[in-house]
Amino acid sequence: MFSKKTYINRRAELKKLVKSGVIILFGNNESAVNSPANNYSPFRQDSSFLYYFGQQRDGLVGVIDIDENKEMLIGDDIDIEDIVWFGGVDTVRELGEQVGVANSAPMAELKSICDKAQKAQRKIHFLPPYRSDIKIQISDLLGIHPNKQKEAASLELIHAIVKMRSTKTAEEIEELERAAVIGYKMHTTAMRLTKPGLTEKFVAGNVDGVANSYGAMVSFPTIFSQHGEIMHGNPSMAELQAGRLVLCDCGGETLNHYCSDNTRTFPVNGKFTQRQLDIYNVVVECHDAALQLAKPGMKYADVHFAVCRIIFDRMKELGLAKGNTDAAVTAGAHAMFLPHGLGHMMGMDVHDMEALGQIYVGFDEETRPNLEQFGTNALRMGRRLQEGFVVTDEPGIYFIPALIDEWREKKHCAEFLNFDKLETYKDFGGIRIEDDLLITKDGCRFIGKELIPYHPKDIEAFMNA
Ligand SMILES: [Mn+2]
Repeated sequence: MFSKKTYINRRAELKKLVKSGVIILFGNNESAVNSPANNYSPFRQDSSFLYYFGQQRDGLVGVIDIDENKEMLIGDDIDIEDIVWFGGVDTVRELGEQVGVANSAPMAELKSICDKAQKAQRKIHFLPPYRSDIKIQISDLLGIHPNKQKEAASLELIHAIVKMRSTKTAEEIEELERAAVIGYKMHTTAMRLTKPGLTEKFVAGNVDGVANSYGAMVSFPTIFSQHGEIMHGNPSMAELQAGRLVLCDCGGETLNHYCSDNTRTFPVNGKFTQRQLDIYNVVVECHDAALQLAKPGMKYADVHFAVCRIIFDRMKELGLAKGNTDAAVTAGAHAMFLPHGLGHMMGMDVHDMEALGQIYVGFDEETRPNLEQFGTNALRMGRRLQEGFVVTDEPGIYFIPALIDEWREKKHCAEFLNFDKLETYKDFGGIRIEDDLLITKDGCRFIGKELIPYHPKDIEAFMNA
């Protein structure tokens, strides 16, 4: 937890931005796996609740009455049964005091707070809920059907929170640096363990253990797969095979729930083939290009398309693509190789604030998403960068057999692609390299004092040490 002052200041700023009404921020509840008391562990608090109220206990709701300048932490104190099984915890009143909240109340009181505000026709601000239990709670409290809650969520509150959480403060950057240390340990563990004959799941399980050992948890389910062409490939019981590449995309969260998100792709037997290097080095070039281009004022969509053009030029040199590069990228032909965006905001959520709506996080009035074109529609972050933003830089090149077949059959972008040559890459897999960029005053830098090896000679040296 940060100091009490941090949370007091954040709520004061939020009140200024939202201007009037009652803000209700729902914390998360425990979530059952397969029976009521067997929960996903560790408990994960909602990030916006955590940002303004700092407390990690389940079953809490934060209320900020802007007009009456009154803040309240709502929740039920635990009983003797809970103490017997889980140990004692501070009272809700104490939890509130720790983050500078003067008032507390049991959960039953939330209904009367909502009724009173509704009767006075005051605006009640809440965020789009993403868990079913909270949807039911909002339905009970405000009489809004779960299917209508996303559109009933407060745009003023969403915009205010996006504005605040997008720009990371010095103490948040310190947390992200701590997360990067965990990420480094996870990735180097994967590289050190990987060898022919082990299963993907064995390596991935060890990687997850590193996250649990040094921080709170993984920041998203670990991707560890020899099928790198599957964007989010789950680790399987498949055995690692010499000659193949394995893609590892994983990150850890600090105890305060700040994330890391990195990807490395490396040869199972510690030595790249020339064919692998031909593609790998293009991804390195793209990864490093973003580092040169990203700075305040630059649209991240423009960095993305600069990378798309590099990929297309290099694919032409390898005989996989043809035609005018600008025309090809305009037509979306590059998405054969890179069907996702260059990156996304990162912070307390790995896709930061995704629950608030990607359109509010990655786009604005000036920069609108392209929802029509395959590949470009997966761009999560397009708008102009500002100092303090943290975005991922994650170019990739993939050879997806089903996509090659589909486009060939439909003759999609046929003037820009060499399908006969693409056929020969159906067994290649996919490569992604990902690091986290902090936008600085006049440029950017990677988060993490020590970068996880990514240049081929560094990876080979590391794996063969
Ligand atoms: Mn990512």
